[in-house]
Amino acid sequence: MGAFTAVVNGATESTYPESRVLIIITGGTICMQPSAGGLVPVKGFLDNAMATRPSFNDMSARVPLPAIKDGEKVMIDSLRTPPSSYSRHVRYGALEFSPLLDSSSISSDGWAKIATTVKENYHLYDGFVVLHGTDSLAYSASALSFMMEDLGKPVILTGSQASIFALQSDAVDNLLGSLIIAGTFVIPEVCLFFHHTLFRGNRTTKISASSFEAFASPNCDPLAKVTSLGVDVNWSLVRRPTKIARFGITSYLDTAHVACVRIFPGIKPEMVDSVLRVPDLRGLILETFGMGNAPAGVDGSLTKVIRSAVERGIVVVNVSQCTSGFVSPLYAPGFALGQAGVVFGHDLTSEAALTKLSYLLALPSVATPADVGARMAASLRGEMTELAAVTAFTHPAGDLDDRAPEPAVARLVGPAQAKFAALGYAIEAGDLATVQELLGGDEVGDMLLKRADYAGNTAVHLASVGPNPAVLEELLKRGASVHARNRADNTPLFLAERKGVAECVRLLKSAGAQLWEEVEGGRVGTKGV
Ligand code: ASN
Repeated sequence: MGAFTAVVNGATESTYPESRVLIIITGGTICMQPSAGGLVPVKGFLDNAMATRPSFNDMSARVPLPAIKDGEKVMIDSLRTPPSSYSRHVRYGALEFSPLLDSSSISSDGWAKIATTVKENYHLYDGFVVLHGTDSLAYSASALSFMMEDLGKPVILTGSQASIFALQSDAVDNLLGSLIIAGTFVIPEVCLFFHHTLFRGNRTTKISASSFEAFASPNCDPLAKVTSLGVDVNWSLVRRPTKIARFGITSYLDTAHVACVRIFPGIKPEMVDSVLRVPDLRGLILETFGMGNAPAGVDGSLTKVIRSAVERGIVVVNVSQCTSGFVSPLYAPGFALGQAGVVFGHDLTSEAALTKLSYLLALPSVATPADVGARMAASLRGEMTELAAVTAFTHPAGDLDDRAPEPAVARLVGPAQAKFAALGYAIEAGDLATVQELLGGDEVGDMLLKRADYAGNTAVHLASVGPNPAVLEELLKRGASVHARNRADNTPLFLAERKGVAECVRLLKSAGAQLWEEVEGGRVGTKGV
């Protein structure tokens, strides 16, 4: 019998599965109302803005959900969406910052609070939505991407240009899109969702102060787009952890010892020097012209100022003022900056460059300015295009059918389906060599890890029941997710436990999987996170 919804005694009964999403409300226009002193964020968003709207509330029972707030276990009120086109409800609760902020006042303390809230509640929810003002949203999305390591679940930041209480607003679309994506797809990245588009957070920049199309990601295609048919995920771009490790956070960024200077025609070397001589400065982002050029100054005086700062141990990073393209030492002025010891930030946005530098400077393991410089020039979380990066993936047979809405993973048809079936046989036979051969080093193999069979089983589901744990280890090392659910709503760990394959259980747990039964306040009716 298929899933159904029916109205019984005024309440909606449904057999569709539920995902759980935690909304972390930091403030921003989305929750603002007018005051004598201008727009200010107001408390009570769940009740005042969401409970009152049918798209956010199917009027089912408001079951309390467990959550961790400031280290303490609490029970929070929840609401549930009607079933989405992916045949799932999203049940969600919210934790509100106190005080709520206009995002122009966010700081590294605020980022630490968001990261800590995600970390503390990670085992209790399938995904996280962070409501945030738009002014500093690209900075926060970048900062959080660096602070979160080995992330296995979606963290989606969103906000709006107009308040949810305004008659004409982008708030409902932005929030609903974020909730559905966070509750449906295992996109293990810090993302920014705005105007029907899911971006990698650390690639974004705010491009409009008033338009609903407020964000762009000029050097990286969107991770997903919401269309009239559902959500079109660009799986070839989605990053996954590539080592077996549990999710962890860094809760401190050294924003106090970095600065950003925009070069302009006629800038005096003394101006740059005075910034570089701010006591205890450790890093500078230099926003240069075009492909990374700055005026040399009379007798190369600007270059000398920069060279001297680099010699004092300050990390100077070159990024372009242009919204798209990258910096390189192609022209003589850029070459001279390189000779002076400036690090080329390739196609980093200023937001990503500043927050990445603050992150690296705060890491105890990154000892010297040279270490920081070397890591600034390489991608940590997909924030820059690696010089040797593969070009955009197009499937040779064009046979990946993403039109059909499916839970969390897309359906395979044609030759790719045959390849997935072959992978399934090799996994069942415990044949590691064939599994390695089928996955290969190419993008087609990579795509197989993000896909599922007709029953929603990913390769990890299949390998979790044995017979060869080395096969499962291989899949996990290649970045396959432990959090995907099959159509019966089961995670790989649930299947491994049920079959009693101890080594697979151990491997899955060391990659961050957890059973609800182990979770304090575990929920009824679901099988694993
Ligand atoms: N000033 C607001 C903020 O960033 C702007 C917005 O959210 N649209 O909090």
